[in-house]
Amino acid sequence: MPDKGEKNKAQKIRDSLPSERLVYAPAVQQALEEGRAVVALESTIIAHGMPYPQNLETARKVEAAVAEEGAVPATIAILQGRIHLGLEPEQLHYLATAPQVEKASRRDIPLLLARRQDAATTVAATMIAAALGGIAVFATGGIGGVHRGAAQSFDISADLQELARTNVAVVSAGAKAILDLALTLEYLETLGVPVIGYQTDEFPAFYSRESGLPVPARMDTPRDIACCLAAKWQLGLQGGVLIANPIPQAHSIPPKQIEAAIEKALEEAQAANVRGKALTPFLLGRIARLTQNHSLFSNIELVLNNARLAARIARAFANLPESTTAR
Ligand code: PSU
Ligand code: MN
Repeated sequence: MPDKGEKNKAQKIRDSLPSERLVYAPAVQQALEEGRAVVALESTIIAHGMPYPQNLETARKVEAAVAEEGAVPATIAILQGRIHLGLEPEQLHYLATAPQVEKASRRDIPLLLARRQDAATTVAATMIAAALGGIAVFATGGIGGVHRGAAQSFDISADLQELARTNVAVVSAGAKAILDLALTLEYLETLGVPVIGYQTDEFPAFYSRESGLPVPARMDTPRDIACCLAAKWQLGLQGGVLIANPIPQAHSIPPKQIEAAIEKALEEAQAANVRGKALTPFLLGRIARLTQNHSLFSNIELVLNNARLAARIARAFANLPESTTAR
């Protein structure tokens, strides 16, 4: 952040946006004004990634985990065409239970705002909202990436492009195991996105700690990661950073054990011709069924683990000298 009185880019955008576009929960606004740590959280995982009631329980637990680590949670969603940073309990409940909430990625945002619709935000859309609002750190479960068979389907998540262009750090348990993780890492390299393994040398595979793929870089403390964010943004290197945080051992599923369910779910998706934005929710749902919810419980635990780390990184970033954190 530049000298006192001067505003950084995020603050300028924030101040110039009409208030009907961006709605801050009071606790989020206050924390941002005071330069305290805030963690953005997404809502697609609530509306499309998990069944009720586990989705709502998880959303609440994740917010509590961020708060316990000393940061303010800002769950992000689009409601009646406005981007909300921080949700009221009723709004969270609505997203977890409403039968037809849209899944919003970058391309959907203008349409949803123009039509005053409701939508859960993906990693890509949550990054956009966080950047607009001046939030630097965001926790999710696992980012979208290059799907298996992408050479034919062209299905590559918009999350990857967003990491290339929007200045937000994303804490995830790697990319989802349903994807082609090797190609996802290649794509991130092409896009110039730093990928940091937190206390690991291996790129984690969402439900599993191991993927067999080396992670491009390893860091062992939230402060080291905060310094990396500062260095990137201080130089004006556009885009995010992916922090890959392995699921805790106690909740992990060995790759061999989960792979059969993933392959079965992929076959079913192909047979039912499921594609586009419906594919990822379909696969996660089928894998949960096929593993008698074992995958769902792992998913919940890895999100909580990511939320805690994101809060610690956000705190470390907020505590860096102001001159190093301008975005
Ligand atoms: N992490 C999870 N569950 C999820 C997601 C992430 O544990 O459901 C969501 C995120 O919102 C991510 C999306 O952006 O899955 C990826 O969707 P797609 O593959 O259609 O880009
Ligand atoms: Mn896709």
